[in-house]
Amino acid sequence: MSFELPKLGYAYDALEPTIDAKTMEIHHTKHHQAYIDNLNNAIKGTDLEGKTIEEICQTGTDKPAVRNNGGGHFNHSLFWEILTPGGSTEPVGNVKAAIEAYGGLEKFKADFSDAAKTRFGSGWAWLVKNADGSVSVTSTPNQDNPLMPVADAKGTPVLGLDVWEHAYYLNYQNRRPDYVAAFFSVVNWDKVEELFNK
Ligand code: MN3
Repeated sequence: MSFELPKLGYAYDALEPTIDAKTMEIHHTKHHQAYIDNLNNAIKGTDLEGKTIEEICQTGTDKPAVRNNGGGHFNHSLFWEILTPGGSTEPVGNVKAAIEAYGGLEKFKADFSDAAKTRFGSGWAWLVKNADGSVSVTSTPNQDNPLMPVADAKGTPVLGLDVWEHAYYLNYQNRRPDYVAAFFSVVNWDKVEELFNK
């Protein structure tokens, strides 16, 4: 079975003014769909067919088309899920405790924002859960993610921010720092907690 574009749990205009409707629609129906189509083509007839997207990120990324498009599919699927209209402002539950152990919400936000703003070119900022239950902040280039063997810092992604220009350029143009700052107002911390507890 091939991968399909996941439905969003909210309307394209639901995240305005943080993320505008046009950006959401193009990002979801064009960019994410293209990663899925290219991934399906790249794995067709190979031993990666039938594996989960997590398994593909962990084991199949020696092939550039799988690395770029498998990462693209995993990363965007996670991104849509950790966004919500009028997001909760504070982490909850176990991820809240882990962020407190990390140094607190303000330190996390500062480090995460720094990772997002200083990622040169295109990529992602991440909050990852480590094997010992602690959390770390990291970033990856292009469509790489912390599940991949090539990642500098590995772990289970529980929150990710797309800092490719296609994610913000219509509304923010070159002002990536404004986009990063606004992002925290639409984070679905309940979903982050769910991913943390998986
Ligand atoms: Mn994107």
